[in-house]
Amino acid sequence: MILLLQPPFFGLEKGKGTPSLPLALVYAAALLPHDEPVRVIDLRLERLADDRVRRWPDEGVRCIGLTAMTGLQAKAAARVARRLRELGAGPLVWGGKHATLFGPDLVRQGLADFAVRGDGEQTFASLAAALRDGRPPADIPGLCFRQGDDVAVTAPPEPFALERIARLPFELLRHDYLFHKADRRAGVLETSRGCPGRCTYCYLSAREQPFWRGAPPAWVADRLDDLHARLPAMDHVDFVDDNFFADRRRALEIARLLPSRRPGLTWTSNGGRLRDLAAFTDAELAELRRGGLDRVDIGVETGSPRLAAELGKGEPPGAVLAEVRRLATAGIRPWINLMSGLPGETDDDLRQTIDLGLSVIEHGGLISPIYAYLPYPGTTLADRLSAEGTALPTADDLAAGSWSRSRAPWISRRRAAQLAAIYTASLFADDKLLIYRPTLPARLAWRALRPLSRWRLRRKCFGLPIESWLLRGLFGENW
Ligand code: B12
Ligand code: SF4
Repeated sequence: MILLLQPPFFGLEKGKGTPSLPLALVYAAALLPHDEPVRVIDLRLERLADDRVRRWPDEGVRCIGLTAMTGLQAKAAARVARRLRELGAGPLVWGGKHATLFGPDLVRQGLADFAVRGDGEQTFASLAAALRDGRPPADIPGLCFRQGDDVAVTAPPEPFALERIARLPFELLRHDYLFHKADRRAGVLETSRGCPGRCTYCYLSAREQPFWRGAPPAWVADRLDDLHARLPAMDHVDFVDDNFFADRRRALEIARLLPSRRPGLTWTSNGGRLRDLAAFTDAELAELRRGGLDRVDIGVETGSPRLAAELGKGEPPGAVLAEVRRLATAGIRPWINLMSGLPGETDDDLRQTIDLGLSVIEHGGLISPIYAYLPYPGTTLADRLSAEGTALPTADDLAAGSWSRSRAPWISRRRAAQLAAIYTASLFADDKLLIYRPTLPARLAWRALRPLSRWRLRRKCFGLPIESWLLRGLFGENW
């Protein structure tokens, strides 16, 4: 049997009534050998008692998979891995963005026996077969594992074509994962990977990251059927692609196909590039809207034209508001992702980011919380900083931190506290939290903090951050 564990960490999902389904684990399991039983254990919703773990060898557990993104989720996964080690469970296989960037470290630290880099479907299937047959894994691309005192890093993984997945095993999920999005019940799906862009801070600029590849529209509709079979009440889906709109024709075909295959389904895209969206005519935007698209998330990151150019964002921030207006007019709500704490960011740059965020809200859009930039090793920007002599945070530093508090060495403690206060203010400045029909404490916090948050952003006044203290009291340290 193969066990797949979702780490016990909610993060921003704490604000939602229900966490979103462990999608990475479902995809990772998609090509596993049919004769191997698989079980998903979601540690956000289930407790893992020591006695249960001790029984695993008798139950024929062949390996234990963990997924994590860098940051607090990886920290939670590491805690689980350590406990499993103490109880003698294993072998431990890590996958996900954190293992992709930090695979050798995980193996070196003894947290993983195997780390899967990049697309996991084929690599995991090959590894599971090798473990079953007692074969060495050295010829499986995309792996890291211990070899004597060293860590073996096998060949880069082949970019994976999603259409090789004939069915997604959503039946592995044992909880009701539909979360509220306004009056809708939402699931999640991934229809493409990668991006033609190479923004210097993005994980896609790290080595071994393949370019954009998207599944055909019919595949998307079929996989929605898989998801719907497990969660029949679903009437909305979040496409969590890095860049859903890289192929304009594909996006339009999906919008044309879905109403006939899934009448009434609405959808959101979690990833879009400004320049790809700008390529759609007004009539095409209307077609996307008719096809069910109700929101797009766009990575803009900064309001400073100088920093935008340095990050490799094709368009100046000045183009953002025009696109926000066009999308909002078409009935598609834009959500603009923003960051702070970039290298070389001045007070004026930061002011421009905050003001851009406020303008987006005024134009009917939403903004992400203004995240503190984390320099992930391996990205173009982090490599450049490192070559210039900047001592970057290690994987451990990143895993110990939060995404609201900068770990960058060029950020002073005082500045980090200011950026954390900006993060908090931007979290409450618009109505994004209400979309997820949040828990009562989160709703009350929003109601109480919205006027103060807006005032702070407008006046750039971030001293005495009582909201951060209040949230820490309500939700614990990491929210
Ligand atoms: C949904 C999502 C979230 C959700 C998380 C929901 C959840 N269930 O955990 C929420 C909204 C909470 C969230 C929060 C954040 N996110 Co986020 N998120 C995503 C998003 C859009 C989709 C993730 C996903 O499901 N992908 C689909 C799956 C199938 O892909 P995958 O995870 O890579 O899995 C594949 C392989 O990695 C591998 N694999 C994965 N797990 C396993 C396990 C095993 C055992 C094996 C063998 C293989 C394997 O196989 C899978 C199939 O190929 C991604 C972007 C993206 N397109 O991936 C960003 C992304 C993961 N987030 C990112 C970031 C930075 C954040 C935030 C810090 C905020 C921010 N600045 O955006 C926070 C904090 C997260 C944290 N550290 O705790 C970065 C991560 C960078 C990194 N190095 O980790 C990404 C890549 C976005 C980006 N372009 O920057 N996020
Ligand atoms: S547009 Fe978005 S997904 Fe594409 S490289 Fe830039 S940050 Fe990454």
